[in-house]
This record gives sequence, structure tokens and C-alpha cells, in this order.
Amino acid sequence: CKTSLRRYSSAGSKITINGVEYETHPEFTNVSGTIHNLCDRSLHLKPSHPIGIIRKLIEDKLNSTSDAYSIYSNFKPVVTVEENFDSLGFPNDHPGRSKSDTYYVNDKHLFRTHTSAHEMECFQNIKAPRNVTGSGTRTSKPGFLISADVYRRDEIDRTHYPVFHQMEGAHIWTRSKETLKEGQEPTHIQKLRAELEAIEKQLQGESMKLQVEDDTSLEGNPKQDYMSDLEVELCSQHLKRSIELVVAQVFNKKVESMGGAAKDPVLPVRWVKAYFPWTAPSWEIEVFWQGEWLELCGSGIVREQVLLNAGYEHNSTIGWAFGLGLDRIAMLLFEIPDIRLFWTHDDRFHSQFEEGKISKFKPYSKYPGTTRDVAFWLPDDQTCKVIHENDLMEIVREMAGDLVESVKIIDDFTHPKTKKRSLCYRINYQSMDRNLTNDEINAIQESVGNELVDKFKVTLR
Ligand code: FA5
Ligand code: MG
Repeated sequence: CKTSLRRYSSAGSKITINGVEYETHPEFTNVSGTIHNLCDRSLHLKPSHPIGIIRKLIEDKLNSTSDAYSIYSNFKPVVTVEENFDSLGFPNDHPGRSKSDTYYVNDKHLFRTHTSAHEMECFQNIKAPRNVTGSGTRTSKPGFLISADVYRRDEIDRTHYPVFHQMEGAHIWTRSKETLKEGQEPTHIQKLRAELEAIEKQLQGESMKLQVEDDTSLEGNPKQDYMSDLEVELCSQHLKRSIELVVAQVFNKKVESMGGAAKDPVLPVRWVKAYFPWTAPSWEIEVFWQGEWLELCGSGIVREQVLLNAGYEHNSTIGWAFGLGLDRIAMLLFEIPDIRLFWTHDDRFHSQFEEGKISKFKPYSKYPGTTRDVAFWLPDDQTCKVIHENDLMEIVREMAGDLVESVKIIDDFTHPKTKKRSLCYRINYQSMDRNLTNDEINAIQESVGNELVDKFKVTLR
């Protein structure tokens, strides 16, 4: 079910995505047929798909302490520029907004690049419970967990795919306005302390012990003025211990599934300073696994502006948020060598996994791959569109679908006399499910070349 790129970008045409019709925009529309075909798969909702298994494990774990989180997992992928960027304080020149990084439906709508796009709506829903598109339930729990597919234009290799999955988490506390007796702490502080204690107790009960390196210094990672030092400290600890609880549980399940593991496994993790426009201070957590530090999630204390945007009163509320990538953890835990496997329809993949269980993927067979190079001179005519690497990736993906394993630049050279620049990319073709024929790959390769000539006025070499 391939759809030509051109059909989407011609002016005045319309696209229907998940039943909603959108006008295209001659400058903005860059959504491709590949993306269009992937946007209703909902892998995170399949109970025995690795992504779905991990999602459920995390949700259950976080709700096991106090059932504080509403679950949202049906938000549709097209959101507004306002939801994805503006409401979160992204500056206008933030690279994430560019067309080379993001799939735009038109000038006002895009495929969400992260689950944070739904933060504002979910914060509103805590304040004024109502039926929202993602859950259908009325709830005023102080926290929420959002799972969804997210979309980014990116390179092509075994760990990158234009669609992946995130889980967003958040928890807020309303400041109490009571008059305090001497030595008495405000109710929200007492609540935070009690909840933190419960999580810490649960952490201590986990068989997997974490060896935590925690960067608590706020140097270069400042707190917000409207919060007290104590609030920042308790809130950050609540955030960090909650995520550590998830890590301990999920990695313990992995170690158990490997059998014969050490009796008291220890996992090194570290909190590293980070920056996100809508949190301050901010951190990322990394896990040391098989000799490498792996980034699992970004997080921080929610900027008050986001809460104000959601209708909260100034000085009324404090809270934290995190955004966790599900695909890389799933690849690591299930030992899945290529991210494309998540998207296969092959039953030899799907029949291997079971709800609630982490198991090692057994490769069913590896089909031989084949490579082709595409080399071209860039046009010297300055009026031509500049080719961004992600544009080339997109063309290859559009022509080859999941038959492309990776695309790498192998040569970039400028002719000393003519000053003309030449690029050469090597495309690895390999199917997860079957043998490829030379004829089909040659045809794909030819269409890649033709698209490049057509869209970017290159000259093939
Ligand atoms: C974000 O997307 C933020 N929305 C996270 C956040 C939420 C921060 C709330 C603060 C508060 P980032 O781009 O780093 O941040 O992605 C978050 C996680 O998604 C990463 O840690 C990683 O696990 C995963 N991730 C990011 N890019 C990819 C990719 N191309 N493929 C697979 N996983 C990815
Ligand atoms: Mg990051």
C-alpha cells in the first residue's frame, strides 16, 4: 500500500488520517505514505507484543504503591503545533520544530514527536475531570501515564525507525493553604514525605538493587523561584525513586528470565543533568547494561508555565514529569536485534511473546541482504531545494519500506576544479521475512535515483 510522496505535497489536496480530514499545505506537508500506513498499528496496546508487555509492566508497577496514575493509551498521533511545541515553551528556532526533523500534516498539525504533547490536556483533566479522548474515564488522580507512538524523521539503521513509542508520566501536588501551628508542615509536604517513604520501602523490597549515582547539585540546572528548596528536594526524590522502582522491577525480570543469575543482582544507574524547555531542574537516567550506559528517559520538575497554560493558578501546584522510550528497553530486554522486527506481521515473531513475560527473542532465520550505492552531484543552482540527509532517508523508506536495513554515507567529495560536490550513500537491503530478488531491488534502487533527480535536481553518477 504505497502512496506517492507527491500526492501528499500537491497544493489543495486533502489527507485523511485516523478518520479526520486535513488540508495539506504546500510548504509544510511532508508526511509520507510510510508514516501514514503505520499510524494505526497501536503496538503498545497489543498485550503480547514486547512494546505492549513493557508498557503494562511499568503501568502496573507505578500504580502498585498508591494507584495514583490515570492511564491514557488511545491518544491519536496527529496533534497541533501548539500541543507539541508551544504549550511546552519550545522556542521558535528550536531544531525539533524543523521540517527536516518532524512530520507535518500542514502548518498547524503534525505527528507528535513525543508524548509530552498530551501533558497539557492531561494536566487540565486532573484539575477539571472530564471525558478526554485518551481514556473515556473521569478521573482526578494526581498523576497520569500516557503511552503512544511518536514520530521523528531520522536516519535509517537497526536502532532507528521513524516511529517509536514513549510513556509519559507526571504527578502533581496542590499546595495547601491552611494556617500552620508551630512546627507543623503543610499538608502537601506531609503527603509528599509519606508517599516518598512508601516508594522507598518498596524499592528496598525489590530483589534487584540499584547502585545509584545521583547528581543532585543544581549548578547549571536551576530550580524555579516559586518552589521552596524543600519542595524541589522532595519532588525530585519522588520522581527519581519512582523511576528507579520501574527500572529495578523491569531489569530484575530480565535477570530472572536469563536464569542462573546472581542471587542479589546489582544494577548501576546514574542521574545526569539535562535540559528540556518545560522542566527545571531536569535529568536523564542512564542504566549500565552489558558494558554500556543506556539512556532510558528524560525527566524533571514541571515548569509552572505549563501548569498555568493548563489553567492552574499561580503558586498553587508543583509536580514532576518524565518521558521514557519503550523501544530501546524492549530491544535490550527481549534481545531484539533490529527495530524493524517490532513492525513485522510475521507470526514467527509474534508467537514468541507472552503477556507479562520477558523472554529472549529466537531469530527465525536471517535472510541474505544486498547493497546498492547511489552517487550523485548536487546541483549548483542555488534556487534548488537543499537536500537534508533526512529527506534522502525518507525517499529510500518510501521506495523500499521495511526492506531497507540501513543507509550510510560512504563518500562526500568536492571536485577541486569545478567545485561541484558529490555524495554517495550505501543502501543495505534486507528483509526480515523473505529472500529478495535482484529484479525487485534494482527496481527500487532505480526509483530512489529517479526521486532524487526529480525532487532535488541532483545528477546521478
Ligand atoms: C523527550 O522526548 C521528552 N519529551 C522527554 C521528557 C518528558 C522530558 C517529560 C522531561 C519531561 P527525548 O527526545 O530525549 O526527550 O526522548 C525521550 C526518550 O525517548 C529517550 O530517553 C529515549 O529512550 C527515547 N528515544 C528518543 N529518541 C529515540 C529514537 N529515535 N528511537 C528510539 N527511542 C528514542
Ligand atoms: Mg534525550
